[in-house]
Amino acid sequence: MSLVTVGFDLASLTTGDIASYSPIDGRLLGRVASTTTSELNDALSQSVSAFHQWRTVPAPRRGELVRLFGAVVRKHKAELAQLITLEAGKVSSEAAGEVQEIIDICDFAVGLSRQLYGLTITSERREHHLLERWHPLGPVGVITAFNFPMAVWAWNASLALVCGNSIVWKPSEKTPLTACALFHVLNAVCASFSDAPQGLSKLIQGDRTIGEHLVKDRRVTLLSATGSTRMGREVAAQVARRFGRSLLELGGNNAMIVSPSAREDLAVRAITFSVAATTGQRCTTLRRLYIHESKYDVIISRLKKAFGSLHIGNPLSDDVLVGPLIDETAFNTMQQSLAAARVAGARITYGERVTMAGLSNGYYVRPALVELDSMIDVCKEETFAPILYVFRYRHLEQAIAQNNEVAQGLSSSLMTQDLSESERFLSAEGSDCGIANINIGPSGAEIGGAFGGEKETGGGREAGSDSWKAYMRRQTQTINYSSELPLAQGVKFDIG
Ligand code: UN1
Repeated sequence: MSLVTVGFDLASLTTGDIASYSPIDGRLLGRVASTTTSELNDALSQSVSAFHQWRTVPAPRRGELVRLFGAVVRKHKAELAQLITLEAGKVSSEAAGEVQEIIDICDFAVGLSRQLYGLTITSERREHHLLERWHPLGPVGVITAFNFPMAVWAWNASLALVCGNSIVWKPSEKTPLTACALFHVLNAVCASFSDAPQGLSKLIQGDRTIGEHLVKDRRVTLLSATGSTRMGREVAAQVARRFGRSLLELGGNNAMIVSPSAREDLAVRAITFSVAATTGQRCTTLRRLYIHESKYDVIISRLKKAFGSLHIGNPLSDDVLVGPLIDETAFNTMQQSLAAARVAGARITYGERVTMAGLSNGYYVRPALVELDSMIDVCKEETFAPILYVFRYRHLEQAIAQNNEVAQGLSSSLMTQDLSESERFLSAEGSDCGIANINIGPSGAEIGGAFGGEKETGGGREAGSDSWKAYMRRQTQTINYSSELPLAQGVKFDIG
């Protein structure tokens, strides 16, 4: 099977100013053209018209479109995953997992299309009916990063569509082809769905310049952005200036605490996966590890063994667990962070480039273990690479305080068999992150929960739970079916 049946032919993408190179070996995969500002303007006009029609289609029928989209993604799971591997360098199993996230969120959204529940509220006035309803919002702009080049758009798109909105997607300029492929899958489904208006889903390609135009445009009622905190700070300010809505999922700096009662085998596997998966390029990647002093030596020596034997290589091979970094810049940034840690007195194991026969233009690295006595500046930043900063601790309160002391607040975890420790970590005085896990690492969340974090992570929530409410507007309605006009709070206003 090939994606040509849904209108995507990689071989035909040979012209345009954006070149996509495979992180596997640096080979040119294809080219696409940047969207011009006048094309963006047309896309947004169409998006507004599409919204006006789509909002009148009953929500369960909108869900049917998402169901059909999910079905085509299921059918093409292998080809879509392979494209993710080629363009983002993700190992096969993780790439398949990313496509599975699309399928899962579609299933979730289909169910949701019959559950966009409002509230009825008891009125203080006789023969009055007070209620709250959720209505479609408008065109939703979605800016995504290279590391989850399909799933994060799908979280947004599937919810936005069942909520009655049109969508405009600006993917990372590092992964234009995966975006193009998934966009074509949805378009092919829309084309044979009688209720789907022209322009319901739009794709714009380019760098931050076109992204800025999207962010500033008043027609974009909700701007959902995933990326760095630096980018989010600009997006938030621009969108707020026009009183638009933003949904931000920005940087993480996720920690794990390994307590005295932790199961060592679970801890070592959870740590290794959370550091090395997606070559340390997830916003949920484990970046800081606090090990109780009683377990420090044993965990460190097991981690050295585990990191040392990780199978690094071509992500297209089934037995490889760690693929390449996205590009040379990512590699240089990683080496700069390691150099800064070294200058500050860190003891570093691994982190070096691993050369692969025949893949000399790919940037492969062994995940780094960086042992420190206390926090240094570089640990406060999110370096998008597999670097684990390791500390020892004596009291849980101290480790929780350290978990919380960075500016980001996405994910966190505690490995323990002790109920009171677990409850403390999950309590109001525990982790301050959007995600807090016990006996699993900070990464690899399911779509059923709300995904996102606090502080500089931006505060947005995507995917499951009631995240859909961000994609709708709430209306409070009061209906008087009496023959009087009583005023709330007992106010009298008799005009005789
Ligand atoms: C991201 O890195 O932007 O929880 C998303 C996880 C994945 C999603 C990560 N399900 O690690």
